[in-house]
Amino acid sequence: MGLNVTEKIISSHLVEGEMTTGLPIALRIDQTLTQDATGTMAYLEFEAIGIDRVKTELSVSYVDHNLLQSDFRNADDHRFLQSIAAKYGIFFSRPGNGICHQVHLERFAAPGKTLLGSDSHTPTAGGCGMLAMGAGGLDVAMAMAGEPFHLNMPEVVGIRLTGQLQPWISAKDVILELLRRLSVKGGVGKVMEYFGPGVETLSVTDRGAIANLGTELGATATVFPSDEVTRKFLQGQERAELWQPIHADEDAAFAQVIEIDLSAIEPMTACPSSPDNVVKVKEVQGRPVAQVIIGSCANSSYRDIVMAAKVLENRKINTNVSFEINPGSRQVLENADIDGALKNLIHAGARIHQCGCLGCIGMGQAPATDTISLRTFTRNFPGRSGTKNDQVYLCSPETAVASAITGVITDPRDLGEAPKITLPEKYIVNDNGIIAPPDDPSSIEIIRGPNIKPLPEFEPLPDDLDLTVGLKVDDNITTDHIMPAGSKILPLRSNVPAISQYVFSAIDPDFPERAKKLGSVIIVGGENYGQGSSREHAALAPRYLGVKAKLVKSFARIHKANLINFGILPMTFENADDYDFISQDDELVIPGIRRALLSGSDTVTIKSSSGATFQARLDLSQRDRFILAAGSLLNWVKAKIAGKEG
Ligand code: MIC
Ligand code: SF4
Repeated sequence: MGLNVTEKIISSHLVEGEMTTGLPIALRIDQTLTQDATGTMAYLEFEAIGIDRVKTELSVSYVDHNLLQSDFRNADDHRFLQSIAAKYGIFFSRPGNGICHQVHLERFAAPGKTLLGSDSHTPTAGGCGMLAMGAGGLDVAMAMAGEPFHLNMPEVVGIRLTGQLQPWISAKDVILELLRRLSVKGGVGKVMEYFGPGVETLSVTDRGAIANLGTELGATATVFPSDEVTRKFLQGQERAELWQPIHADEDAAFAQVIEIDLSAIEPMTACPSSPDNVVKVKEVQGRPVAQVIIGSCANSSYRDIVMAAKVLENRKINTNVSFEINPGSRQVLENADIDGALKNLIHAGARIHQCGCLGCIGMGQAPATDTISLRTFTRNFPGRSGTKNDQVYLCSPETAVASAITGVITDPRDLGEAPKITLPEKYIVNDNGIIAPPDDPSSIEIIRGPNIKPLPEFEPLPDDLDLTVGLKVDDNITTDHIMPAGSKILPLRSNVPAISQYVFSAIDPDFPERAKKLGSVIIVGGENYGQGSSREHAALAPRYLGVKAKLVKSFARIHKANLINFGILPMTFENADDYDFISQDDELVIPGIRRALLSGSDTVTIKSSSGATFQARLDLSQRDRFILAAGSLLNWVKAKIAGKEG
């Protein structure tokens, strides 16, 4: 039996386990990336491991999420990140150089390699034939230290593309259609691998846009083959030597095959407030929009920006709309300048911002009260924009610019003839925004501002757990619910005691005080608990407040891994109906938990103060069990180094 692309990359990086779906494997990681919001913690963790220099082929630290510098804290973080990158052999992409995923695709992505990034949209680089995965900062720190990445062998779903996208339709519409079909949990435990004749009609950045939002399906990664289109892209980026062809073998098998006829895709939009709440643009057209933004790691590439500029030739922005452009990278900006695209945008009334995440993570650009904001972003979780009761719709750049012109949600096909975009054969390549690490870092001092607090230490797991239900939540709780971001909270990412005051603040502002008083807390939740971001603060900060366990119907992959890394016991209901019999403030006791965990038991019995008894599943590898017993991954690694393994 032949191999698909995912299996080819996995088999060439496999250091533990076998490629049997669902079983634990460990992969050698070639490249890592971090961004500022997760990076400060990841580098503190890397330091705590105690290695002199990264052991990966390439590690890059990007500053893109928090560029507001509303006080010293953010600027201090930037200086810390720059100095620690130089110290440990890491490339540093300066603030304003661009969004990590766009820049990585342009300057570092390489077919056949593995990439682990402390950002959930790391799979974007799958557009260039890589196996790229998101993870918590601590897992990325371990990968930088040369440790393999542990996960369960994903199921590989084949997505067969046929046909060709019609005018005014683009990659974003394809992945929105898939989100409509599969939902935000349709990809959990899976890699989505694209194949078929339609693939060659998509550019590498189009593929990147599709791979990017594969994260919203809950997928571990999205993988495209490496073909002639990939070769041309790398050549245009002056990196042709990194190209190698990678295709699925003729007789490769997939767990499931989904067919998509690109010719039949229509403009799609995700309505408030979930990326899978998708309808055809036609179904919501005519709704007035107050803000339209083209940007984010999903849609801010050269073609996206130039397309908007071409549509705006001899047209202007509606007076009721704030039309904003967040370019993906300086390279995009510089190249868009050649054909006068930038001038067009400025002339038509666009507000051009610096290259970065900006409003996508609530760093500015909050929409006005009771208005629609139409964005080419990745996520429209409730309140993520910074405005309460926000109405954020996600769409393609074509739909965005058409709506900015008319002032109402508009099917771009109504504008008449679509502009033709030709991608540059050779991009202007300028790496001034990327600082290579020095060969000899001995004179480098790491600069730490007063907001950078040391990592908290955590106790090992006790023999028994006696917990109080601190909060009970529904299905699809996102990490934005658990640990919100935005301009008030993001500057606290290097300070766990301070950021922990905002845990669950959008759901229940009293939670932090209550948890601290209770001392030993369990959270009860529904399906797909912890979807969204890779931020480990959504595990680290609750643990700091005394959360010791979570009992839910199902978990999102990265969040579950983060819980384990910070010693929070992740359990699922053996019988989902038991969820209904638990209330906030119930006391739940798990006698003999430590022994059950270490003896490899798959279930534990939980006794409730309500009189009921439940069975909970421990779906954990042996390694997970050691980490949980030690109280955290760092405790376990340090004990291993000290020779006290197990
Ligand atoms: C996001 O899009 O939610 C973020 C902000 O990029 C996060 C990372 C973070 O919270 O720092 C992600 O996707 O992992
Ligand atoms: Fe940045 Fe938004 Fe992409 Fe996250 S989804 S990396 S916040 S642009």
